[in-house]
Amino acid sequence: MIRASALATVVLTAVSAVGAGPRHDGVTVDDTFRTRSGAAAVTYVPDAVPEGARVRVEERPGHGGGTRFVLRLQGLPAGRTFGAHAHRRACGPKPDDAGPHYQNVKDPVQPSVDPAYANPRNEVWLDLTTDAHGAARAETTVSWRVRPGEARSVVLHEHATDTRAGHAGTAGARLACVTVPFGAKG
Ligand SMILES: [Cu+2]
Repeated sequence: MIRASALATVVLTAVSAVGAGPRHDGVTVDDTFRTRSGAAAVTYVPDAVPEGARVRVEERPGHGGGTRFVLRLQGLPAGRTFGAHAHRRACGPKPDDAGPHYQNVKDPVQPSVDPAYANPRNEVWLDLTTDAHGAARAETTVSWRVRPGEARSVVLHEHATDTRAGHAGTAGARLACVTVPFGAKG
């Protein structure tokens, strides 16, 4: 269920119908992490991602069929590295509620730890490290669009994302999650 307060923070910008079908010019979510169950931005480990920390996620489809993603954080501990990825389901009361990573080409073997699939060209990876003020920004561009409804959150993990075979895509415990309606149609 989507809460009214969450809807208010989602902005679908100018919609245009071009070529084969409806397109959208992006999704922006601005939110504040809460420990409250059911929050659109929820922290599971407030020591690492404090209640009141700010998060902003942007999805920007490009003209060539690719997509740029930007993640910004404020109000976190200084000098700390987080793994961050787009996950398939919305955030929930439990860290695992967000499900696995969104993949453009789905790995037939799940959970996916094969670098042929679990890599930053086939998934949305937004690892970042906070500065002395506890702020951070990450950006990534992929050559594809998100299938509407199939990527619904960004999860912050406890360390940088592993790239080794058998571990690819893993980044430790899930510390916090923000629900994002990636691929939304206008
Ligand atoms: Cu993840």
